[in-house]
Amino acid sequence: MQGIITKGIGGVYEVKVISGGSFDGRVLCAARGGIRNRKITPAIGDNVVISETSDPDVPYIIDRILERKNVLIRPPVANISTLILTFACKDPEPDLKLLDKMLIITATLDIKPVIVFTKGDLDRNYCEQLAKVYRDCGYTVFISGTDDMISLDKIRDSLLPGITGFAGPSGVGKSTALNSILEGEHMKTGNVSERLKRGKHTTRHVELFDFGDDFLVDTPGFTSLSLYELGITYSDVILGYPEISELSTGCKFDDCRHIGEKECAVRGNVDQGRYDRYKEFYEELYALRNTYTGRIRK
Ligand SMILES: Nc1nc2c(ncn2[C@@H]2O[C@H](COP(=O)(O)OP(=O)(O)OP(=O)(O)O)[C@@H](O)[C@H]2O)c(=O)[nH]1
Ligand SMILES: [Mg+2]
Ligand SMILES: [Zn+2]
Repeated sequence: MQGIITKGIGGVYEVKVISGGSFDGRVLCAARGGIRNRKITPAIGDNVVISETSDPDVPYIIDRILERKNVLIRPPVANISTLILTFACKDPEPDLKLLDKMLIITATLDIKPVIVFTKGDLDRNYCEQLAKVYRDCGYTVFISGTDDMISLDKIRDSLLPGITGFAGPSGVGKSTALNSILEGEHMKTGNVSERLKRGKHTTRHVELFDFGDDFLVDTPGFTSLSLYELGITYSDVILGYPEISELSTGCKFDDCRHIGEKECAVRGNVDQGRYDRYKEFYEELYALRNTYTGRIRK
């Protein structure tokens, strides 16, 4: 039988059976020792082959994890097709360096990014301004607010089949957006001041929700992802800056890095904030270029 891991609690996994056998639904599975020994921990979103056991408490076992399209750590989720990068225009202030970092990551992991700027009710103008910057780069961008929540109708056409996840800092409204799209209170939300006091995300666990034949997953952020740790190098940075890539055909030098070369068609012709962050990431990873240890991006 084959299925997809939708939840994991203390070494026991809930698997939604997709094919094989007469059973249709969810089963509890343990992981076979062999899997754990190979140091591959099953992740939410993993496609797995399972079989029956004689243990009534955990009636199935995961025999094999099928090849992953990608995997994100902290929290671990595999095979994400679309990531909704969620940032508030206010409360908390948007961390655009984190947003750009996530755009580099999604590009290298073959994940479609969709940007949502939330809390438009708190500062509509700033939301529009941010949306314009990123739309001009070619990204799909939505604005939401309590007066105009993100809805399934609005967003459906931008999502690819498979798993759609939410990423972004604590308190920006990821769980609120998921509840709005699923039209129900699936995830607990929490107000920002309480959260800041605790210094913790309201959302702690990760679970795939059915979304037609697809899945939606709320997460506590993916905010601690490091480009370096993911094996992303200086030459990948441009993947998160399609507008820079597009202009680069006009640069005098074919190998222009757009960080100070003469007759560069990029510098001065793209959003200054985006350009500064590009340069910062490029220089940071360039300095580390000889220290990678054969890391792969999966
Ligand atoms: N004014 C305003 N408040 C919002 C909006 N969206 C969410 N909120 C509030 O922001 C707070 C945080 O929302 P959550 O959905 O819990 O945020 P989260 O991103 O899931 O946070 P973590 O689970 O901690 O990562 C809650 O009090 C929400 O009611 C919005 O569009 N406008
Ligand atoms: Mg949450
Ligand atoms: Zn250039």
